[in-house]
Amino acid sequence: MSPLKKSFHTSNPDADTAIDRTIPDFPAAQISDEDKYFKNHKPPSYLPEIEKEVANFVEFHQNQSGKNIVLVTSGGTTVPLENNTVRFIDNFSAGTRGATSAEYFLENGYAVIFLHREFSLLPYSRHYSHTTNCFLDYMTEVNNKVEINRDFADEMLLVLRKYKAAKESNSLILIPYTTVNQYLYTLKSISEIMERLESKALFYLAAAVSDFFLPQSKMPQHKIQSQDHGGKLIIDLEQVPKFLSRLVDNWAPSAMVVSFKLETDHTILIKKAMSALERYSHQLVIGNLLQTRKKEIVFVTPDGHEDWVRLTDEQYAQKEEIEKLIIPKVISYHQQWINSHSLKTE
Ligand code: 9Z3
Repeated sequence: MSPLKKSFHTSNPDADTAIDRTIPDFPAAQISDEDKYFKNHKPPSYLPEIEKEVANFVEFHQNQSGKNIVLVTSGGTTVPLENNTVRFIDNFSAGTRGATSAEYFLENGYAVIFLHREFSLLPYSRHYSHTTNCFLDYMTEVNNKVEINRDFADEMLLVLRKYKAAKESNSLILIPYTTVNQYLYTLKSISEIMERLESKALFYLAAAVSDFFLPQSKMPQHKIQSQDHGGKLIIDLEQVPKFLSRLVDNWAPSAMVVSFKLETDHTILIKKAMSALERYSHQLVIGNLLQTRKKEIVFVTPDGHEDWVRLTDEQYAQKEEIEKLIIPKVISYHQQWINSHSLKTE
């Protein structure tokens, strides 16, 4: 298996999705916003390739390894403003939560489908790819040969072993997206395939998904010209439909679903986490604040229970990762979910 090589790039624009007037903006029949979205937006052309890879991965773990599978989503989604995209709206997420969590899921015996923003942080390589060091700083020359600098070699060996173990056991598959449209279509396809695993499927939705987007029907083909807009650009975005309810009710109803709630105002975090649980009827929300997300998070469950997980100042200073505490807890919730399902089917 070669999870790192892909024959396609999600950051390339799709030639034929710009202003397609044959697609009505508002179809006559009353359908849900989510269904309307899929009617009015084209899937990425490479989607069948991804579906094949994911189906093989799921089949392997279902029939051979017996591992539970988690879909980890990670990184921000872009909202292109032009089809041949020069400009797009983005968000802050680097994919730290997702990439770090994926490593701890793998260490705890899960197989991981890592649906991530292309070129954001990846499990294992994250330790080296986006640091302020250039990757060449990790190397040194000894007797006309390149070696790993002694200061980094011990830690790198540990990371390398874990990476090789994940790769050799076929436990990690990397699936990229760039735009919010690619994210939504890929999430739907993967979810429908993961439903085959019933309760052994876990969703851990850490990606920072845009709330607003520019519909394909309104997207210009070419770069927006400043003289055409009188020196001002007013962008009229629409709300991204709430897909979590589709995931929970239709795409993967037997799976356990964990979503993240991000806020910047601490006074509303719990309320917003609770209202997400009421709205989507899933099993767990992990709340976090932008300012403190690497030091503390809160588990919120549908019965209104709040469970804070915190690193001490010392742990934080020692560069301990909060995901090391989060993932075993998520796994124990998932185990309870699996147990309650097997009771139902007995
Ligand atoms: C999160 O809350 C993630 O923990 C972060 C991770 C995006 C804060 P980084 O990549 O950041 O480690 O820098 N993700 C979910 C954000 C989100 O879009 N949630 C939706 C919402 O809050 C619900 S699914 O409405």
